[in-house]
Amino acid sequence: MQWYKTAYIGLGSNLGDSRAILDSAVHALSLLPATRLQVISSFYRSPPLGDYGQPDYLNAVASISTMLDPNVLLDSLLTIEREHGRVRGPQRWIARTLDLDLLVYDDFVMQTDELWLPHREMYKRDFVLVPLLEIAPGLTVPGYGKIESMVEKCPRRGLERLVEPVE
Ligand code: A4P
Ligand code: MG
Repeated sequence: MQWYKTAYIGLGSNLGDSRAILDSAVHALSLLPATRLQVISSFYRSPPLGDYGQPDYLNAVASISTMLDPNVLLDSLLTIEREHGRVRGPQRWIARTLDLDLLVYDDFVMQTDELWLPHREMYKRDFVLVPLLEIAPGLTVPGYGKIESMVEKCPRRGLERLVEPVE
C-alpha cells in the first residue's frame, strides 16, 4: 500500500540490562499506531564511540512500515526512550538505557534541528551500517548511495555480531 512508508530505526543501549531493554523497545515499536514492525537485525556489541570509560553498547536496527509522518514518528521514539528510563542532560554521549535514532525515512531528505534525515552521523557508524545492511541489502540511502558501499567506506571499530543466546 503506497501510503505506508518504510523507515529504519537504530537502537542502542549501554546501561542496565541492555538485551532486555532492546527487546522491550522492539516490542514498543510493534505497538505504534498505523505501523507494522518488519524486520529486526541481530544484536551487535561494540565499544562506545566517543567516551571509552563507558560500558560496551548493544545495537540493532529495525525496519518498520508506517503511516506516521516522520516528525510524529520521532516524537513516538523519544517517548519510548523516556519510558525506558532515558534521562537527557546537557552532556552528549553519556551512557544511556536506550537511544532510538530515526536513520532513514523513505526517500526523505531534511535538515532541521528537530529532525535530520537521513541521520547525520550514520555514515560513519559501523554499529548502524552493518545491522542495516543485514536487514536491507540493496538499500539506497538518500544522499549517500548503496548501503553496501557505505559499509565498505566505514571504519571498523570492533563490532561483534551476537549469536543467540546472549550471555
Ligand atoms: N534529531 C535530529 N535528527 C534525528 C534523527 N534522525 N533521529 C534530534 C533521532 N533524533 C534526531 O538526539 C537528540 C535530538 O536530535 C533529538 O531530540 C532529536 O530531536 P540524539 O541522537 O539522541 O542526540 P545526539 O545529540 O545525537 O546525542 P546522543 O544521543 O547523545 O548521541 P548519538 O549521536 O545518538 O550517539 N557507541 C556505540 N558503540 N553504539 C552507540 O549506539 N551511541 C552514541 C550516542 C555514542 N556512542 C555509541 C553509540
Ligand atoms: Mg538518539
